[in-house]
Amino acid sequence: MATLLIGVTVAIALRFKAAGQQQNQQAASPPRPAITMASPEDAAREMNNPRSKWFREAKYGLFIHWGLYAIPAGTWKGQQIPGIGEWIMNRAKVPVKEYEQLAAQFNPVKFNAEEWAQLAQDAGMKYLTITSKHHDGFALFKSQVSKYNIVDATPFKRDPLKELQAACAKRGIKLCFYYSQAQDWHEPNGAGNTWDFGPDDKKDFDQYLRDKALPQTREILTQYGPLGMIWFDTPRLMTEQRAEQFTKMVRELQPDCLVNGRLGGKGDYRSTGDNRIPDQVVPGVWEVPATINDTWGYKSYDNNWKPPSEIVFKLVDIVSKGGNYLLNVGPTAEGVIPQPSVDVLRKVGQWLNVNGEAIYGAGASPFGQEFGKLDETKKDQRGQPVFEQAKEWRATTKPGRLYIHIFTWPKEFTLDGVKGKVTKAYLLADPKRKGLKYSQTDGKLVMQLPDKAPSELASVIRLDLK
Ligand code: H79
Repeated sequence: MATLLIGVTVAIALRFKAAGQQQNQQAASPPRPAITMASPEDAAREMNNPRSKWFREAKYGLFIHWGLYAIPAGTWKGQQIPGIGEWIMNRAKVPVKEYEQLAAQFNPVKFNAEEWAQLAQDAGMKYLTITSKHHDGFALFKSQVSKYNIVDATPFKRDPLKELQAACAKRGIKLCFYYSQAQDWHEPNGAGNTWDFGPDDKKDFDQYLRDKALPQTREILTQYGPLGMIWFDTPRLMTEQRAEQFTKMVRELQPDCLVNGRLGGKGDYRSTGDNRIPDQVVPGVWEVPATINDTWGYKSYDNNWKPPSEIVFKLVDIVSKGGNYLLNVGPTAEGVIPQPSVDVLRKVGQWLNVNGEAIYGAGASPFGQEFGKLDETKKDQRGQPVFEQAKEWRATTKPGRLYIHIFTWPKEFTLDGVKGKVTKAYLLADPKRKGLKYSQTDGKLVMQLPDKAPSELASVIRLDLK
């Protein structure tokens, strides 16, 4: 087993040489690896960090991208702007003076923190990560540091993060804040806005950090009770020393608060590229931030909702590889989470009600053959063989237990390489826990399955092992 794991680790390390931080949406560019591999020592350190215990068990969280960009919702001056909705200011090169005026129109009277937190709970999500400030620079909280915030600059005048704090605390959902520490298109010295303020390398970036990003980070760390984490993003212009100023502040003010992997220095865990799922098991602690359609911030005409079957597959796939799934919704300018995304999340939540024990706190697959294999006959643009994903089944583990998630229902299911003796096999969907017929010789297990799959999503078999 140990040799197998080391072999797999080396193989993945070789395959994933380069770092892949952000998704590259230009179709013509070569694919990048989904995640940077940690050294075995770093992976072990991540796994043994008591601070990340809740996160390692949580497995599934709700990401919320909400801000002024929900007003244009993908359309600027009659033009549909391609790409992700929260990037509209950048993609349409909207001058600060113009974009700022959206604040006067932002009045999300239908916002209801209780409903959002309840949705996360019904969906089976254990944490909620919301944009406290995205790259456009607008703060979704009451800030003394900048008037460009939801309380001081909008007719709404309420602080939704305060309301969410209460609603999440009531339900035991970990509240986490996304904060864009480097890009700030509203500030002359923040990274990213070259159309108003010229090239980034001419800016006094430390002035921006000192006068906005760091003091606002202090505000979110001190005004909203205990946070699960701060989720930093796109570390342009960040250096180890600059990152260290943030980490130091987080550790001083909230020692239990996690720092994600996109600050610019070492975080408590790593992120894959946006929407990128690794091909194999990845050791350590990591998370896939992902969209439920094709945008993060609301776009009125993006209706490309992933169906519940795809979300369940991705959730199981990620957990079986050792990661967490942070799945995004983009509420409208009225404060409403689009109904199609609500419907999908609730369906997945119903699946988790039955099958959650195979997800929460579960570890990665001890196998590997189920993920698929490299197809040497097909080459990507770097000349590397293409990984052909298999989707029939996945496995997750707990001490003394193995969970087999089946997506393509066979009559008989054969599993090679089972360590230990199976003492019982049953479907999680069966309240009577009726034993399934099986035979086991050496490491080979053959199970007889009922004619019909018990779940239209994934059906999970629990195997108890001795
Ligand atoms: O918050 C979400 C994104 O806004 C943020 N990360 C997730 C969680 C993110 N920031 N940058 N990126 C992701 C990479 C963005 C790349 C692109 Fe583009 C933005 C591709 C198309 C629009 C920048 C502008 C690169 C090409 C055009």
